[in-house]
Amino acid sequence: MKRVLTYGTYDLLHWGHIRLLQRARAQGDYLVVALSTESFNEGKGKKTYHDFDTRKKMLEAVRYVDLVIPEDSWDQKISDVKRYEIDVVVMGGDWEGDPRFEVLTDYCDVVYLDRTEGISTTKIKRDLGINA
Ligand code: C2G
Repeated sequence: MKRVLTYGTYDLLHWGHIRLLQRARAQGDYLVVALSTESFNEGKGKKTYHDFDTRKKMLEAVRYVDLVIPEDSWDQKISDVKRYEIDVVVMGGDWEGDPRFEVLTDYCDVVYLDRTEGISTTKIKRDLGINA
């Protein structure tokens, strides 16, 4: 069984997120999503519309997702890969070459997939007139 892991905030779940999850799951047989907690998002300068529990429930309802775990530190990735016996970490292309992911190549494959153009949580908020 090939096990896949990806990280994200997944607020206001949209088509770009779903496409990423769909393609990440297609890299293997089991997909773990490490979902950013509120405290971790504060560190990323992100304020989410939905809280962690709601974002977790929404992801768990997505057919491509097998397990959702909390992401509350930049430093948990290597232990995540070991603990969940991950074969490949998949992220959107905006993370390509980021040392926080490149470091994982010593432990598993790392794959970057093209982002879905024209959609983002920030754009949704802006288009709805919510100060992003
Ligand atoms: N994504 C995408 N296309 C979009 C928007 C997002 O492919 N139009 C991808 C991102 O590249 C990421 C995933 O969807 O792989 C989740 O995106 P975010 O929720 O914005 O996550 P991010 O803030 O990038 O958090 O430790 C890493 C961070 O937790 C990643």
